[in-house]
Amino acid sequence: MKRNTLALLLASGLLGAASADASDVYFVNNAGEVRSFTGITAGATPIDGNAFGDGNLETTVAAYGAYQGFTSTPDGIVYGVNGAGGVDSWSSIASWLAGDAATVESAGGTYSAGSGLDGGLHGVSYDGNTGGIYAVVEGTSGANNNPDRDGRLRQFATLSDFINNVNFTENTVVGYGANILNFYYEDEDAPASVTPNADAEAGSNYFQITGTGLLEGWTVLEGDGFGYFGGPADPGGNGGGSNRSYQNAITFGDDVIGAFAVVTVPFIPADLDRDGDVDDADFGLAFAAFTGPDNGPSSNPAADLDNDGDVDDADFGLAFAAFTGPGAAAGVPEPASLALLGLGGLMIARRRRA
Ligand SMILES: [Ca+2]
Ligand SMILES: [Ca+2]
Ligand SMILES: [Ca+2]
Ligand SMILES: [Ca+2]
Repeated sequence: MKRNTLALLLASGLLGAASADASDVYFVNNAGEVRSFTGITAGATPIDGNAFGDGNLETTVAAYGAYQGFTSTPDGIVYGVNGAGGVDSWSSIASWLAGDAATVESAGGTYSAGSGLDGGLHGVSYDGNTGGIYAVVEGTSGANNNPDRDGRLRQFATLSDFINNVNFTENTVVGYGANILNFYYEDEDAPASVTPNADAEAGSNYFQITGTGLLEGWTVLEGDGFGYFGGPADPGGNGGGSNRSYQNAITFGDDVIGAFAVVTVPFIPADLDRDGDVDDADFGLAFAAFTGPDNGPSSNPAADLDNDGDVDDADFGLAFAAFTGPGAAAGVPEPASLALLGLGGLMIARRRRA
């Protein structure tokens, strides 16, 4: 290993590997053009202030233009929902860009449009905060689609559930019937929107493109504040978009059909700040989320590691068992002194990086 590479690894590890770097984002339009951007706000071709046509043209694969959406998981595999409602995959982003033949994960019909309850998708994405997949579903006015599900959020805990369209939970807000695509962005360096929420916190993870071609972001998928699917009392309302935390300065384009941001941090349940390790910062978040036995729900449901509705000693036990020390994502060995610091940090409720 070159010395400067080692120095870089050490530096990133000691800084806790909480990346503020940009992450590449790939968009596909209905002609199958694939264009890349170097991040939301950073790099030579950031999305902020730009439109689809300003991105770097990677390739054109005409067949991709007929897909309903694409996403990618931390292992680099690309998943696409095709026009016939089946789920396809490619072993790497490079293979996807090369237009290689896809592996069939599920047959056509799984997400076929016009089939009522199991109609097509507006957008689909991997979720780095849960390790699952979420989608905004289409609907029809048919008897099989009562109540109207058009624009609802559907969440799948596992990849297998997504591929087969089973065991999902569905948010009852019908807010995004014109949604075109969705993607999870792990780096959280998107700024707050200028309007209408100039006071919104920075750190958007969840992006969509509206039917009119606007790129918008929210800090959380569901919940109070700047949640993509929020509650009636949230700023701006119930998921109609006015509680967003980010909006691109110009119209991005209404001919895009899918997009994903490259995700590099593997999902670890106890890694509550999603920076790839389980260290004192994560214990601080768990401590701040404490409810006591059977006293949920917690202010931070992600800290309920045993999924029984509360955050208590049992959950702390699971977090301790998963301890890696700072910078585990960069493969840096844990110095003993930092490990001790990490345990001491349990009593310090650190504020989550937004
Ligand atoms: Ca960390
Ligand atoms: Ca962490
Ligand atoms: Ca419990
Ligand atoms: Ca629990």
